[in-house]
Amino acid sequence: MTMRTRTALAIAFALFLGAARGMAAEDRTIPLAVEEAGFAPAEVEAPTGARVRLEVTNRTAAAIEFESFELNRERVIQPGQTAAVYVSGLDPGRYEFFDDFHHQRRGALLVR
Ligand SMILES: [Cu+2]
Repeated sequence: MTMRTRTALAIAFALFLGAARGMAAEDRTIPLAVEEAGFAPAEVEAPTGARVRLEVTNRTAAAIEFESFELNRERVIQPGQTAAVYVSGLDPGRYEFFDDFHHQRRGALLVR
């Protein structure tokens, strides 16, 4: 292999890796409702490394607080309101969240 071929291959590979990473980091919007009975759906999924916008809508009659220790997020949402909660670059795993005002309401973000 000539030096020039080697350099061209190295550049092509670097571009390929960059493109692969760009795809993994694709934005993803996930609608999530909070109902009297709990989160709907109770489990949502996102790919590893993605930028995730959780659109949390409070469909209950009282304020809720979307909270997650694992995601390090906390957000009060009034009845009828929708709030965006952003998380990104997550490793594979299960990230639990709950309504801090009503602890029986729990859910999880599954990253894989
Ligand atoms: Cu809290």
